[in-house]
Amino acid sequence: AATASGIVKPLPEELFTVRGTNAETKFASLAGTGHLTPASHFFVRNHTTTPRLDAAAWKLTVWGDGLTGGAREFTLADLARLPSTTRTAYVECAGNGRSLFATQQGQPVAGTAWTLGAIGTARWRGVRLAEVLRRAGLSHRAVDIMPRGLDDDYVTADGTNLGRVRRPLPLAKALDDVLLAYEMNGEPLPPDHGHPVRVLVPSWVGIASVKWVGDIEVSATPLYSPWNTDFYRLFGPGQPAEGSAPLTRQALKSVFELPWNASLRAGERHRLTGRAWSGGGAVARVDVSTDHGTTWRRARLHDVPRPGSWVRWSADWRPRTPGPAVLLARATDTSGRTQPDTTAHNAQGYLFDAVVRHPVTVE
Ligand code: MTE
Ligand code: MO
Repeated sequence: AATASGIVKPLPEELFTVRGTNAETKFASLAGTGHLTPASHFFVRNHTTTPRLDAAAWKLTVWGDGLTGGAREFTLADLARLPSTTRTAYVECAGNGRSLFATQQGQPVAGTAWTLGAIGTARWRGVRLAEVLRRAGLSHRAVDIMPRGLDDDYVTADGTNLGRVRRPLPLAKALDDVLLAYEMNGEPLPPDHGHPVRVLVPSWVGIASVKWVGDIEVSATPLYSPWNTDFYRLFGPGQPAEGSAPLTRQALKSVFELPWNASLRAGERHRLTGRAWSGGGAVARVDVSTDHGTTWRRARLHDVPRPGSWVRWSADWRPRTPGPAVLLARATDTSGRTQPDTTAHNAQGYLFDAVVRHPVTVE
């Protein structure tokens, strides 16, 4: 059923909170599900609305002064003939957790008021972008590439038309682990997730993973778009006036698969479950505290930790005293980073990585 959000798939209330043209996954709905997020549960972040594209008519144009020759076109059948690669990776919005700047740190921020469900993990199959760029005649002079979506122009709230969604990607990352993905969890990409082909940039801010890609500029000079100049940089105290460098890797987070203010019965043993991930490596450990951080115990990990993917974890708790309580989960990654108590404020509320104070009620 189509909805006012412009998203094509059904958005049942148990699974999603709809925010404008976006749909946030309810983390509690992932409890008991597998490592992969089914497409039915996967969050959607759309600047406008989901386009319906005909895969048979679709073409990718690769062009620009970073090629040795002229523009090259690839149909879906062309891509399907190239060697394929399958990779499990999450896509997470850079603004995931944004509303916690306000609710947990008392700081105003601008942008979609996500709680923590602007992330999903899927098994993506496609062609390495490196393979397609080489076949298009990549020149040694190329430094940046810029994929662009076929969805409508993005018009900001004040009426400025910023054109189609596009964001430069440094060539080094483009040649590393980036896919042009045409399958999600073993099925053709659903319309909302980029059908027929999207870019998939593991571990990086979701905006890099351009959906419904129609063309890729390959450039011998650095490229700019509003999505790497005005957005997806850190602005605020301690940052240069033009903002930080464009955001790349995602933050370190750990989230409980429980509704906000869930009620738990006193005297019973509860298995607290959640997921943790890091853009800076694999998750090394997760610790849980039920006493405001006085004591921590190590959670069990239920997946082999891998970079670019999340791990499910669990810890048991038998609450004794009825009343309000706060649950804390704190992840550490293989780079040695541990989630801090607070995230440094930035105006657009990106990369929230502080330990989440998850309220529950013990009955
Ligand atoms: N690509 C296009 N063409 N248009 C968009 O609006 N949104 C981006 C990215 N790719 C977007 C896009 C953002 S901000 C995010 S977080 C991810 O797609 C979300 O991917 P998903 O909707 O498959 O979860
Ligand atoms: Mo995003």
